[in-house]
Amino acid sequence: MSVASLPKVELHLHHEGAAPPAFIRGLAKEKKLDISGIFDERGRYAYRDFVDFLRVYEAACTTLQSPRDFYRLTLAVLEESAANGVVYSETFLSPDFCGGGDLGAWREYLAAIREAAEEAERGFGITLRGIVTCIRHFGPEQARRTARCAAETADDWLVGFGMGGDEGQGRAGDFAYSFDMAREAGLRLTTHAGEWGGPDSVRESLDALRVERIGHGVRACEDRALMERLAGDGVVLEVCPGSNLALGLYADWRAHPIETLRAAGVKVTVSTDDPPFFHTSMAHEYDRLADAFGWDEARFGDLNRIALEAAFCDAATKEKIAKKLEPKA
Ligand code: MCF
Ligand code: ZN
Repeated sequence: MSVASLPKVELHLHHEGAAPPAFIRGLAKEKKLDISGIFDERGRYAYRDFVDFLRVYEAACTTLQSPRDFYRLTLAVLEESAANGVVYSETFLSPDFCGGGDLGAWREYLAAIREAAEEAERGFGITLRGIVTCIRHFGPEQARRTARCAAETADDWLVGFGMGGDEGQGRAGDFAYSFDMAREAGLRLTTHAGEWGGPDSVRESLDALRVERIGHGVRACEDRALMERLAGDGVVLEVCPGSNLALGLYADWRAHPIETLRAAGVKVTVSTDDPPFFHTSMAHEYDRLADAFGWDEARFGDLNRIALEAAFCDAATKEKIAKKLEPKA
């Protein structure tokens, strides 16, 4: 059996970033919006570098204008994830793109996303949970509005709070207030760090934001003491190798540090980040990792158990998913 067909847990997926380009083009046509500049001649998302990727992402989001659009997006995304063997997924949701940070509007968008998620669970057998995500380059003020939306809607489905965006902007500590608010509301915490920022960015995120997971975190491999700290404290990295390659962080799969981190005792997991942007899927990630590092079924089994343990959902949900991960006799 190929590792690509194994049941999988995915912890790091951006909801809009998972939108197939054809889906976004369809919305643009319906709304008579011209976003043709964000696609290449083959109809794929086109960007020059990381900062340009953020611009293209935000341009694609202009087509998502109503709870109904997010309902349709959610179904499309979950159908694709389920086809890749994903049985449990956590998705980053941004009130910035769901009503512009207004709490009343956010509630409506969230209800539509959850309705689609329930339908997808019945139809495709995939379980979804949400992580509200503030966007670093939108600044600390906007992050507070986002955190307030998160705190007001925290429950057994909306389980986490995080931060994505341009790691080069501001300091992690600028967002401590928002993370504190989310923590007090009972939300579990993760932040992107150690992607464009080096080991110090990871350290600062751990110290100032007190997160239990790090999105990416791969550049911790440049610092032995930091790897020891991550391993010792059981901090989980949401590693997205295909994303790192597509954005030019590493030259090829064998040059990616995921195996170095794992071998150092760091808890690593595997996700796609923004699959159509990076021309990847969970099945593709597994195949490439198996090729590059000789990872076998047992290794991916360990990886998925680590991911499920680090998931932000409740114990009953974990038990249900654990059964789906058990090897078939
Ligand atoms: O992980 C990738 C690359 N690194 C940083 N941020 C993002 C990635 N994909 C999406 N993001 C950000 C981006 O700013 O998350 C936001 C986007 O606007 C969406 S969160 C639902
Ligand atoms: Zn990400």
